[in-house]
Order: sequence, then C-alpha cells, then structure tokens
Amino acid sequence: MEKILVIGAAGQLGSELTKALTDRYSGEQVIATDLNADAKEKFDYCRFEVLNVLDQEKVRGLVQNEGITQIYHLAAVLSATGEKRPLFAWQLNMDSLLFILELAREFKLNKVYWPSSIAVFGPNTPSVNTPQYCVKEPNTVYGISKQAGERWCEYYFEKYGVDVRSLRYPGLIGYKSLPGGGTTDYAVDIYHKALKGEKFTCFLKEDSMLPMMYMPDAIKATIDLMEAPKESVKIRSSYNLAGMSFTPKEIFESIKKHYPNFEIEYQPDFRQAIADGWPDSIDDHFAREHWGWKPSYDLEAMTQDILENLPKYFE
Ligand code: AKB
Repeated sequence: MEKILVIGAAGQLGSELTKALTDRYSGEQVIATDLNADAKEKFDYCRFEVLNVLDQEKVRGLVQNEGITQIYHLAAVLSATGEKRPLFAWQLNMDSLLFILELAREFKLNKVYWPSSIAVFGPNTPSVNTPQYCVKEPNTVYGISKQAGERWCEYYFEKYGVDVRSLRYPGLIGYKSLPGGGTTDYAVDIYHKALKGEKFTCFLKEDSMLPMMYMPDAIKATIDLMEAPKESVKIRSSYNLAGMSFTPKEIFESIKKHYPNFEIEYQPDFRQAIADGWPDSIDDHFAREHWGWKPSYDLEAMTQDILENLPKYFE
C-alpha cells in the first residue's frame, strides 16, 4: 500500500494536489506537511504535521516511522522572493532536494515528485515555442536552483535508480489558494481584484507574454506523470509543459468581457526583469508523446471558470 508524504502541502500547488491525492488514494494514505502551523485547518481530510523540510531528523523520522513510499516535495522559495533572499533561496531549494533524493535512495522509495519551472530558461533561450533541449542560462536564483535540481534528479535516476519525476510548470493559476512570491502571481491577483470591484495595478508591462496553466490542468498533468508506467517517463530531468500563453492586457480583456467596468494600470517593478528572461510559449511535445499530456483550458475557459467559482469558494 502506498503511503504519501507531501512536503509544502499548504502552498498554491500543494493545497490542490494534496486533495487530489487523497481523492485518488485515501485520507489514511496521505500525510500533508507544511511549515505553517495555521494550515492545519485546511486539512480536515487527511493527517497534517508541521514540518520544516530543513529539519532532516524530523523528515527522516516521518519517512521511517510512517513507512512512506512516495514523497511530493513541493516546498520552495519562488522567483520574486528568491531575488530578495538569494542565499536562503538556494539553501532551501537545493539542500532540501538533495536530502529528499538521498532519503529516496536510502529508503528505496517507490517514487519522488519534485516541481521544476519555466524559470530554468533565461534571456538566451529561444523564447517562442521554447524547446525541451536548448540553451538554459537562468538569471534568477530560483531558476538556477531549479536547473541544478533538474540535473540532480536525472543524476539520482541514472546512478541510483531513484524514480524521480518532474514537470517544468508555467505560471500556475488557481482560485482556491493564493500564490506566494512568484513573478506570475499577478494572474491570480487580478481575478480577486476584479471580483472586489477594485482597480488592478499590474507589476508587469501590458505586453509581457508568459506561459501559464490553470490549476486543474496542472494537477492532472502531475498525477498523469506520476501514474505513467516507468518506461514511459523518458525524461528524468523535467518535462516541458504548456497550457496557454497570454499577456497582462489579454487576461485583463478576458475578465473585462464579464466585468465591463474593470480597470487596470501598469506599474512594472523588479519582477519585469525576471519575466523578460522567461519564454513566451513552450513546446511540450515530449510530454504529449511520452505519457499523453493534453491541456483542457485556454484563457477564456479559465476566466469563465474562475469568475464562476471564486465567489462561491470564498463565501
Ligand atoms: C514564479 O513565478 O516564480 C513561479 C514559477 C513560474 O515557477 N510561478
């Protein structure tokens, strides 16, 4: 029987992925953990433990005592926060991954999931339909840590047979939780402002095109990858993954169709430079060919779904 440990379960991805995993397995088979003790109330459907991923003794104890067979390691410092605390971002993102990979080797875990990001690309990467294999010179500490992490994942698979799987997520957009410290966060905040009837101040320029994905697609991709037969997972660094691409102006216009009085202003800040180094769009044909990936949502379908569900969710 699988026993799954989710680290960083209260984050933007973790909040929805942990629920999807419990639906798939059972509440007894999933342990949600997070640094934030207040997050406990979110997890009334499975066990919750307060956990700092850098507390190696505690992580090891959980893996050993609970008979963990799979780890989803989602804890990370994202791109914008990482630029404010570069050394801490490096320590958290890298030390934790290496420790989890070592644990996976030692305890012969069945599988490990670790998210990578479009942040592995950089200003010298071809920005349209960015290929899986191309120049990668990330210029953020987050991007550098994700690139190095990808190399370590592939290394542990090749050298030690650790079945680690990974996706290069675009900006993730969901309405069930707020993102924390990323460059693509504006695309979540904008819906909250529209629903409150407030003007939105965007920290990126109106024509800053970025790859994005609606959360249900991201959850589906993650579970599909993790459930794919081992031999279908032919890329052990991390898979390119695409959903949609849009600019701040385009998302604003898609919301304005529903809220005609909605207003926006653009005040680019330090996050503009991060966005400028990232691709406009992603070529994900390997994910499609190897394990059947296909996204379901485009910008209009996502806007419709969020504007319909966000008010109910926060009632
Ligand atoms: C961020 O903006 O830092 C993240 C990401 C694209 O990895 N959402």
